[in-house]
Amino acid sequence: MNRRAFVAAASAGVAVGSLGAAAPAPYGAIPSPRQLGWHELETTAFLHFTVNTFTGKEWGYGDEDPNIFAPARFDADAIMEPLAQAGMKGVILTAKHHDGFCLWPTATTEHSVRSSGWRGGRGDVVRDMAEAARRRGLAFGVYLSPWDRNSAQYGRAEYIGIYRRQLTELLTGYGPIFEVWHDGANGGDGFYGGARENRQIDKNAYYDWPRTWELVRKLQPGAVIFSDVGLDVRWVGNERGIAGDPCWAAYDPVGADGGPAAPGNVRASESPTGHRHGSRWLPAECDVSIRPGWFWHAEQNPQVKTPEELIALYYQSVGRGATLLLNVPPNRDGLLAAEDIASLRGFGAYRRATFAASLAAGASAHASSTLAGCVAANLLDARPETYWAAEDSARTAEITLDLPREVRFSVIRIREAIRFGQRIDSIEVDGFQNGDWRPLAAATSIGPRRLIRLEQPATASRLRLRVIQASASPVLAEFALFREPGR
Ligand code: FUL
Repeated sequence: MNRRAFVAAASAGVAVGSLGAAAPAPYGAIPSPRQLGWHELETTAFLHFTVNTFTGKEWGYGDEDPNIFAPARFDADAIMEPLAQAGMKGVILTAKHHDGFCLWPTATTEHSVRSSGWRGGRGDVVRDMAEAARRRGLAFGVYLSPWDRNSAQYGRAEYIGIYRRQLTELLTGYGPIFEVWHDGANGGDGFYGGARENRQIDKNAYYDWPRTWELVRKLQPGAVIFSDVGLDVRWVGNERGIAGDPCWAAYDPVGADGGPAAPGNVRASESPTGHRHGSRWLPAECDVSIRPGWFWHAEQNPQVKTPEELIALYYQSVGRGATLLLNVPPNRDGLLAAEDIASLRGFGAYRRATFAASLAAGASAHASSTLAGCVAANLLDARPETYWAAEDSARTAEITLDLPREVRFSVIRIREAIRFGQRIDSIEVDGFQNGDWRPLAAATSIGPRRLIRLEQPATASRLRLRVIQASASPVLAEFALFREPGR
């Protein structure tokens, strides 16, 4: 889905049913229209870029001279191009990291691009990135660090007003925003306007998050809010880019000590899997860097993840129903490094070659149980809005595909029609080989998507998907087969 379709879907409400088909009663937590739009993005890019790019640090102290920010060849279009080619559908920029340096000419502090000699103080990285993203059909999002090691006010009540004014500038000045990212790292030592001291804050109380999130809702109703606890998207609990298996979309976060949770205070061990019967639809986002660090460092050029590593991460995140947020940090020129571009290119080529069209498209599909009009053929039409549903009382089901000819495949993709909730607990897939059904794959959580990459490619002309267990009648949007290049 491109940015325009995303925004339209998020504001109009995407719950379009199969034409003329009955709609099953939703089960458990269900996604909001803005979450439905976000799920379709699948892969997004993170851009960590600030004074750290020039100092070599990962966390700036907050006393950096704005003049060190000098990306002489900065070209946002040149950054977006390889990201779009790799299949990224959105980008999230660190508009302000913990060091407090603002990449846009904010009115809230002098510590910004306005005080830098870069472009004579008239540059605006947020504007350039937002516009370039839009030109490439990428949704644009912002990371605004709650922790600010530059601000003299940090730790005091005044800072919350500053943080909200910064958010307001970002959410009103740069067009539609698809995601607002609130980091969990909060408080510690810093420059703080020259005080150079340690400031601790109460993670649950200090930021008064509910009021900040109300502001986000008001200014950008289509944007999803990310943090350890949502509101809309949860941190997956690690920075390796790997979702749990299973990975349930529902989640009721609790604090590290078992009390109320907040950004920076969550029992992260439960975040990878979520909660099977949780009360909130709060799907996981897997953030990971293409390099060891979040910011560009010359010495890490040889450690850029290979296309194969990115592909493996794709299956461990997107393939488990989460979204991948892959950090690709611009370098000191203000461009992506050649090593990163090369890996992105390999990753994109793999995705295009593998997922161009489902090999199951021409099959005839038969289901053991069908709710009026929700026929199994809907699984094969490559339209996410159409679905097959079993009768209301069914908790198991079988779908059989008869293909016009034998196909060789190495990836199976299955999607639930998640606007009716996450209903399926486990499935198995069998192939009819040498006169008998043979097990090919098994999985637990499906949700928006489950990709199963077979250890050995399989060949079959008949396939069977068995829903082994479900908490409500199964409803699926897709059953697709793909073959990876060279397999
Ligand atoms: C963390 C931050 O402390 C890192 O610097 C980075 O921004 C990462 C995405 O989130 O909590």
